[in-house]
Amino acid sequence: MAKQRHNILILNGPNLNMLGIREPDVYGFQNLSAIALECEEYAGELGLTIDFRQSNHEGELVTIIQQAREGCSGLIVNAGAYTHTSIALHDALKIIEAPIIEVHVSNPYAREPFRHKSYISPLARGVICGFGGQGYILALNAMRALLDDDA
Ligand code: DHK
Repeated sequence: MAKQRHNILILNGPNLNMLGIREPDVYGFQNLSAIALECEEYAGELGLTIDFRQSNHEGELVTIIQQAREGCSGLIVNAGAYTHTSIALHDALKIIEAPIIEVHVSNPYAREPFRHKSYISPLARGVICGFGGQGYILALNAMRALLDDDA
């Protein structure tokens, strides 16, 4: 049977627009546009469509999540530093019924202690971290499998 085409929101928080420039020893040299392009192509192969977004503003991220309640089958979220601080993002994601996958380019658990707490993880079906931009591709694969299992 043909796979149903689902729309997936891939949401990126503050400073992820600086990938490729910021701390390349931690985050690598791939910039967010290149990651977005790879995701676009790979999602197509999986029969998914994506809405790839980035904002540096907490309130804007909340609004995008609220809007995703309509017409979005899954969320892949890298909330950047808001991962470790934002009860507002936690509350917004709590309203979402679609599966959530948390992604990080680096491995926050191998870094400073303040990065070890995530307000996103308790709401996520799974967490992928430490694999650079490839983490988004892994998350798309995981999302496809979740959607197939939940169907
Ligand atoms: C990105 C950030 O901007 C940090 O604040 C997080 C995350 C880690 C990442 O690895 O993608 O601590």
